[in-house]
Amino acid sequence: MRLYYHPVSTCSRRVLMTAHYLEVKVDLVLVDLFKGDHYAPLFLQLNPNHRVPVLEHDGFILWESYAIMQYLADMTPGQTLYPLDPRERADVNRWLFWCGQDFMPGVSILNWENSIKSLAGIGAPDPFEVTRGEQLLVEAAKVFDAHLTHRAWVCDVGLSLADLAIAAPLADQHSAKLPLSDLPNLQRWLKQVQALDSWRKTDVATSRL
Ligand SMILES: N[C@@H](CCC(=O)N[C@@H](CS)C(=O)NCC(=O)O)C(=O)O
Repeated sequence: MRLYYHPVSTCSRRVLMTAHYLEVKVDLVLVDLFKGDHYAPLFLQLNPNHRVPVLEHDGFILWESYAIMQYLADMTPGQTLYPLDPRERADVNRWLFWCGQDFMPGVSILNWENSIKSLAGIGAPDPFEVTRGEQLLVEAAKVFDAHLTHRAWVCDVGLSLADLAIAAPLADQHSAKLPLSDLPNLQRWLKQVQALDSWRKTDVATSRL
């Protein structure tokens, strides 16, 4: 199994965390986003959306980080991150979709404006975009923080793909200036995820996009 990834891609990191947790061996292939490797014709054949991560498994090509996480779990007998019971699985799916649709837009804007732009040397944060990112993220994060009241993990089944997916882009919450510090339930939950081996093992391969 091959994973095309970039070290600063949080979408790659959620997949790497899943692979580590499930003990699935993946061979990493670096796609250097800073050098434009994701626009190379060979990579565009794998993912015409010019994005990482992409999984390649015996000729099967899969892009979209959440779909890759689900696939890795489904390929792992006895795993517990992605339950088989329809309602338990639907609950995990709910939070994966929420992550992509409601949580990531604000996180991505702020990671880009406050962190990646300076890393890539392409200018100062755009104040209009920063405000837009903050508004989007605060609205979603408040819902999440309230959900986590009296809860250890996102879903009733315990640690699941939902925790890994939502936590992955928060590694860099301080340099990306994510407005999350006054959300106590979220911060408590994040510390728990950060205590996992799969978080620590993917630390070098993290984090900001
Ligand atoms: N919805 C996609 C988003 C993937 C994505 O945005 N990847 C970023 C890195 S985290 C990327 O490759 N950006 C390069 C580009 O958009 O050209 C997923 O979850 O896999």
